[in-house]
Amino acid sequence: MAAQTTEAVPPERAAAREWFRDAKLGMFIHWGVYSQLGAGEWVMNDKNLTVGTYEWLASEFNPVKFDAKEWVATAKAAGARYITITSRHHDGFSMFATSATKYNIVDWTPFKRDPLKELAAECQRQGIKLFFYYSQLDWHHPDYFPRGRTGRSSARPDSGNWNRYQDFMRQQLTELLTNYGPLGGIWFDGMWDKPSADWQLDKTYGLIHRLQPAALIVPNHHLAPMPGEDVQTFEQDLPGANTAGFNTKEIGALPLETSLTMNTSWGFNITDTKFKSVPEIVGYLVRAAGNGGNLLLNIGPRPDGTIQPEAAERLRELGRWLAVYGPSLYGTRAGPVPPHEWGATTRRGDTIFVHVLNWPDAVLALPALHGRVIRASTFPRGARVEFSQSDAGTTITIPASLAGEPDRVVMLLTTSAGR
Ligand code: FHN
Repeated sequence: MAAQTTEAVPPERAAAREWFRDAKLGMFIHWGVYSQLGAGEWVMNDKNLTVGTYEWLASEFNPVKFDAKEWVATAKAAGARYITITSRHHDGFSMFATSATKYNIVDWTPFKRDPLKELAAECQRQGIKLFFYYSQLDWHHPDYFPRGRTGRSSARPDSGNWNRYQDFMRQQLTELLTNYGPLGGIWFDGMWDKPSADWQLDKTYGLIHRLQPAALIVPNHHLAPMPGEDVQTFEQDLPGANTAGFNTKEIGALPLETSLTMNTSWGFNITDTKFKSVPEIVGYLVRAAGNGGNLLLNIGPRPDGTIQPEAAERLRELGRWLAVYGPSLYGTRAGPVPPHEWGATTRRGDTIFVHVLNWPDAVLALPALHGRVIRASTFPRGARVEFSQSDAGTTITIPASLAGEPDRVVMLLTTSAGR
């Protein structure tokens, strides 16, 4: 399928895309059977666990402390506007009630509850959108055949029916899109495991759009956007960057997103203590927004269903920061000055927010802006900021009173922010 970003979309989806652009922060959750081993969500592949061994592990999964209300409250307190959770990761285990396979949390585990159902109800109650992560790659299903690049030590028979696997996925997607109320969308991952396979995207995307016309399709295939898709997501990288080594640098016209680990792992990793600081997280959020994108910030809850205190504390602190600075981000679009090492700009109407993240000097020079700057002030306190504008650019003097802030925000009221 050729890259394409200019197709006409129905009004429900167009509105949902605008909602997404406004949202700015989502909370990503990687949680599943793998959480029990505390070694990340790739543990089945990394430790060459066979299907049989992993099936036993799955039969032990009993996250008795899972509390949907608390998870949703945590996301809300962080300032997140949506949650994206793994409904099925590469291990192939379904974290929801499904009649497509017995290999699911309700039928296979002593837990017997459907956490996604509980989460969906709680998201409705607390007013936050829910997206389901869905892995197209599967290390367990016999019909994921021919095999891809990963999951090759799972000891499955060397046979399988690819079309049947595609139908299986569509059956599960139908369940996810009919049994859990209105969804924000589906976040796909895993196509990169078999780049040249026929993923039947037209059929699958068509089904999703038919079942829920406002649901967005967010594919983490690391390629330029394809027809039917709604968001271009970048993994561990700001939009258009490729420090992680697998993202495309090609940016289309769709809403953008950056998914980011809070430490260095997606699924619970008991030895990973490299948690990002709150100022670092703020920096990612601001730079994502300055690129016109959202930040999808990940947590990997523990196998008992609790959220690690290190993550919960950072989320709370981020929420406290957003409660003050949120208006310079939520509902904005990428500003007129593309992100620099010093920071980024966002824009709402003719107001420009200059986010100074990393600049040692008192004076910052911006390139030429479209309109005339009428007033410059600190945000949100509104103290006057010295500025001067010429054809060459605008310089602002960053007030010393902002020293120590993770993001020093200066608001420029202009005659035209140059849309
Ligand atoms: O392999 C997955 C990984 O486990 C994780 O889910 C991330 C999230 O963006 N995506 C995949 C790698 O592209």
